[in-house]
Amino acid sequence: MPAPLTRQLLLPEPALPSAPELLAEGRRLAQMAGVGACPFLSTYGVACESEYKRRRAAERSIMLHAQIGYRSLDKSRRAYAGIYARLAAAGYRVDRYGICLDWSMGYPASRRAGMPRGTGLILAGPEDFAALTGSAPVAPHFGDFVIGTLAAVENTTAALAAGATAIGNLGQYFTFRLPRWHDDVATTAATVTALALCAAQPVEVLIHSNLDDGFAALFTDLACAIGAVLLERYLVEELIGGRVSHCYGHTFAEPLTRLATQRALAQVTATPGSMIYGNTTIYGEEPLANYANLASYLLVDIVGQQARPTGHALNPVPVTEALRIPEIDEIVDAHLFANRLIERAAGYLPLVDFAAVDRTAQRLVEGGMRFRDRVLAGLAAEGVDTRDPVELLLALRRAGARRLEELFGPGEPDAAAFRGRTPVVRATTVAALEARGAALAGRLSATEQAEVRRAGLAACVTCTDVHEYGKLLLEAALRSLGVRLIDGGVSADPDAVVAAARQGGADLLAVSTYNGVALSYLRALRAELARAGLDLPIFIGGKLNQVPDDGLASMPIDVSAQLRGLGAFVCTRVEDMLSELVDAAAERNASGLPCLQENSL
Ligand code: B12
Repeated sequence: MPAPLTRQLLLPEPALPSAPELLAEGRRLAQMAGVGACPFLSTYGVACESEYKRRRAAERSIMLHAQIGYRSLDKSRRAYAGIYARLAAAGYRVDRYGICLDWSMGYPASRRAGMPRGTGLILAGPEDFAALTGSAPVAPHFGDFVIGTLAAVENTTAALAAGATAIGNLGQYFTFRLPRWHDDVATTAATVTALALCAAQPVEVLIHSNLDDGFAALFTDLACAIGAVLLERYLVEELIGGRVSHCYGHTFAEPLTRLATQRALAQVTATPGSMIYGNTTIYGEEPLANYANLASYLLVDIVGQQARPTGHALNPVPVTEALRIPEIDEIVDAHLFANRLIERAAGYLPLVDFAAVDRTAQRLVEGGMRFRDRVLAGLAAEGVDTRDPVELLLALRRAGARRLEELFGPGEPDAAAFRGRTPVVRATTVAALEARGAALAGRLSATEQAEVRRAGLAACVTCTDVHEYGKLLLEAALRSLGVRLIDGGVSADPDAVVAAARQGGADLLAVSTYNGVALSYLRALRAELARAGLDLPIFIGGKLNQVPDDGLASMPIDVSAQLRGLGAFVCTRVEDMLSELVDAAAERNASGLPCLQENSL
């Protein structure tokens, strides 16, 4: 059994911000900061999006969601207006836009200058928020880098004023970390205040939480994801008086569990769902094959809404998702496809065995309740005040998905099972990465594997942002080859990675990066290594691109050549690194000396 999460471990601070004061501050702000006008609210004559969602659900009309947010406001406005207009011309409707704000929007405007930027939209002030939402009668969903960040209060105020009544992302609070920002107490205080600001609005404001952005993507038992929903309901609804609305989908690849999750959510929530995200993790590089991927999950989601409307809008992800940030035309294409599929899906309902789906949904709900109850009881037993939203939020965030699942998961304990429990309903993503990593290692010949084992290498593996799957895959492959792993962390700053590498005695660094920061990150990492007097080889993979700083381009460009120029081993596949390791191990075994040199290509 893993060691307990004591209060000393989770909340070592002698004092934390007072939750009642933060809640009072949020309510005070609500007197001045309300929901403003926007074309969506006026065109449909509704006070908030949840009213619209309930109306559409009652008429059994399936809603659609598009994700937009390019670096430039101009292009984002063109997308906001253009997608709506082109779909309207085809006789279709887009109901809502998920606005993909940039990472750096998580810092308050006064602290944003000079902070690392990703690939998303940067809005300078409230007038930019309003200019965007004023571009077409489509519901604005500010679902990223608003609630859950240090800038929560300022961004929530601007989003409300721009007419948004679905704001998130509580899921991000639990797992995301902004670069160069270490004060999670300040982030928590801002989050609690922003939650209270939303809860005190005279109209219903949905606090959006994307389960895949939160812990769900990392649980190995899907029942824990439903447990997370219940914990978030407890936090937002019982402790703060707000309304929480859930999204899932990126990692839900199996039709049965995808549909069962929708029906389980319908049982455990009272608000309309925000959206069901496209199953992005199954997308590959071949657009035509991705049309099959798109159809495979969309049909499940359509049937789900036909059978039991839950207010979720469906999100047809463009087929270029794995290649690049989708262009406006590509988003329109995916929506045209989705609308036609909705028209063609009418006859499928009788073919689905809902009794089987509901048996799984029931297990999810029961397991989820068990997880919620065990988490709350377990934390309370260690002295965490679970009636205090600041303490509970911080304790959950600091505990993390893995420990929560190991300690409080609803599955039966089984020492041989991954995470020490038999899952109630197995989530496939993390387990599949483990298996895939081991299989990649297994593709080396027996001699090569023995060579790597004998060399006794130590690798510090890290990822620069929330995308952790590349790291998990690498770790699984290296572990299978007997390489000693040093955890360089998730969303890890370069100084922390170098400190971990030095402390653990690493022979090499392996960096997985996705947020469009590859070049600036590698430069910073090199500088930190030099400061520490270390000269370690760096392997880098993931999405190796960046938006240039010259202000000319809105989209990220490939920076692989510059990364090579900085001496890194640029890897498009894990196998690229493994073959280098084999050579390096052979050299070390032959000479007894350190072997990996900087890449000089
Ligand atoms: C899963 C996913 C997520 C999940 C991550 C879950 C988790 N906890 O890991 C969630 C939903 C949380 C997420 C969030 C976001 N995401 Co995302 N996400 C993806 C997605 C679908 C898959 C990436 C992935 O994990 N693949 C699994 C890995 C194992 O496979 P792979 O990527 O093919 O990698 C191979 C190799 O590259 C290699 N590899 C990877 N790293 C390394 C390292 C080394 C050293 C080596 C040797 C090899 C190696 O291993 C793999 C097998 O060979 C991609 C789109 C796509 N289909 O690629 C977008 C994508 C990466 N996300 C993107 C974005 C923008 C975001 C957000 C910023 C959106 C937002 N505004 O909220 C947030 C992140 C915010 C933050 N603070 O970080 C963009 C990045 C844009 C860019 N750089 O051009 C992408 C490309 C989507 C898109 N088309 O716009 N995301």
